[in-house]
Amino acid sequence: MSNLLEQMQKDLYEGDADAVKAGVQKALAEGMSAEDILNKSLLAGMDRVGCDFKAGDLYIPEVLMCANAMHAGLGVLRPLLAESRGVSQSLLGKVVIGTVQGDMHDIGKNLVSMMLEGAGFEVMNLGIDVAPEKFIEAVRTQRPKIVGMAAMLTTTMPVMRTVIEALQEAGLRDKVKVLIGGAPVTSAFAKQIGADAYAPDAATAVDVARGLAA
Ligand code: B1M
Repeated sequence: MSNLLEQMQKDLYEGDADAVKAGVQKALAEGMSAEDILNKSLLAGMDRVGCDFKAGDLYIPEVLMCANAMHAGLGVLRPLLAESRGVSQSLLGKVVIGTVQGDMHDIGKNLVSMMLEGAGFEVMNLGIDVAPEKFIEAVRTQRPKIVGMAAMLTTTMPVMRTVIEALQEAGLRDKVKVLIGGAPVTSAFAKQIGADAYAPDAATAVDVARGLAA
């Protein structure tokens, strides 16, 4: 791995947002692809953060700084990952996406949003801690082809079922496809709660969304 990618991983781990931003800009200027920077440096750095958080070697304030640095790097990559490649943003249809109520994790969901935009979807990002009513309201008013929900905590996964039930009660379930994801989510869980699809990562989410929108 190049020294620059390695340095960016270290900067991310140390939560140095300015250094990560500058590193991404430098890597792009040196001709590295946005995908390589994302996968070989930023995501690899977040993996290390995740391991050390789990082991109790990193605490929430530190992890928040890492997340902030990750966002700084993603901000630079965003236009490249979301490049419309000459395709109309609304060609494939609209996706409403959010992290479910009670859950503040947004890095993965934002990455999925960027990749969907890049693939030609129009994305309405509802943010984090999204209440079921907010999802329902967005489906009612925006009429998306797909509603995407992310959960990173086992304790917030059940909210996905609540949203699906609320869609049914509102008479909207057959008007929209439901795509779910997030680290603890599985395809078995998706089946269990009546979602249409599950994707384990952002790249797969794009393929799955294309299939759902077809
Ligand atoms: Co939290 N956290 N966290 N955290 N955090 C996890 C998720 C945890 C696994 C860490 C651990 O213990 N190993 C653990 C959850 C355990 C569990 O329930 N199974 C955990 C915990 C316990 C907590 C708190 C409860 C800690 C506490 O307070 N004691 C707390 C909860 C706060 C809340 O949400 N209410 C908490 C808080 C935080 C921070 C705020 C400090 C910060 C979030 C900052 C932010 O997001 N802005 C944070 C972080 C950063 C993490 C870890 C370290 C990294 C998550 C991440 O961004 N990964 C995480 C450990 C880990 O995952 N290894 C952890 C990188 C990201 C690119 O991956 O989000 O998986 P990911 O997204 C992937 C796929 O999942 C998929 O595609 C993405 C890209 O490939 N995907 C989708 C995601 N969404 C999708 C949607 C789709 C399809 C695919 O369709 C719609």
